[in-house]
Amino acid sequence: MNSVEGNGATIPAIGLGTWELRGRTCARIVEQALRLGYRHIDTAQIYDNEREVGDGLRASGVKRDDVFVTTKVWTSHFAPNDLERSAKESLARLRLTEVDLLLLHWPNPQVPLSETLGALARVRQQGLARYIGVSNFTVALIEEAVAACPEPLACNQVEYHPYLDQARVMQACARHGMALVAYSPIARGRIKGDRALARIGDRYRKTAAQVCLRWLVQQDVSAIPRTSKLERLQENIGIFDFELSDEDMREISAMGSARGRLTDFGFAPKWD
Ligand code: 1BO
Repeated sequence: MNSVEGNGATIPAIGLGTWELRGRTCARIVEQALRLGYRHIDTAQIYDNEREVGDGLRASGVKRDDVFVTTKVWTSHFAPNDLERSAKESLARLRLTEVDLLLLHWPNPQVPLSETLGALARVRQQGLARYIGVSNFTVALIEEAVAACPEPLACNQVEYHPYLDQARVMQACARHGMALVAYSPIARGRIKGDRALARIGDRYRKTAAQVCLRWLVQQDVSAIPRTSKLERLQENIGIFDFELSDEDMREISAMGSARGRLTDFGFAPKWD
């Protein structure tokens, strides 16, 4: 499986996103994904499925060290002592001794970023997370975080797909050696009906979703599509046997704008 690099972390280029997957469905799809060859699973404290992700991991029979597991600390636990406790609780639910990557899930201006990052760095220094990073950070927040964090930040996980231009955030990540991990990489399913992507896919005998995921990994982005369907799991990982031309890459990149964002909340930062 291809991978992307972020300040020492080697992150598999395709992972399984688990946002909104719950209970037995979540455990089953994690197990199936790992059996199919996925080696990257993404969860979060707020998803309320860390226990099931751990269940799926164990049921798969895949060795723990072969799987890259990410979880995220929710914003209400950004005070330093809370953050450490929250990380330990996530590990207890996952039944792991460390995660591969621990992220701040969203920025939280109520707590000084330097304090939160200091606590995140200590979690890494204690061996509870192999790497640390952020999610939903803007360019300004990336600059602030890199300057304030005593440990390198491996990635910024953000919404990214052909309809959303993330060029500025990508440049900021590249400037600091951070990987970009894309959530909602097929635009919450909207890509499946995209005629332009389907037309490109016809040339390679690939679906619109596969073209979209390939476009992401060819930019050295790691994508974490979510699905609860076995056939989609197979489709989403079947992108390593073809290569989009430069012209295809340019055509897909031209679809993006700032208006393409699908995930926004009242607590979100002022986006770039
Ligand atoms: C509230 C969760 C957003 C994606 O991780």
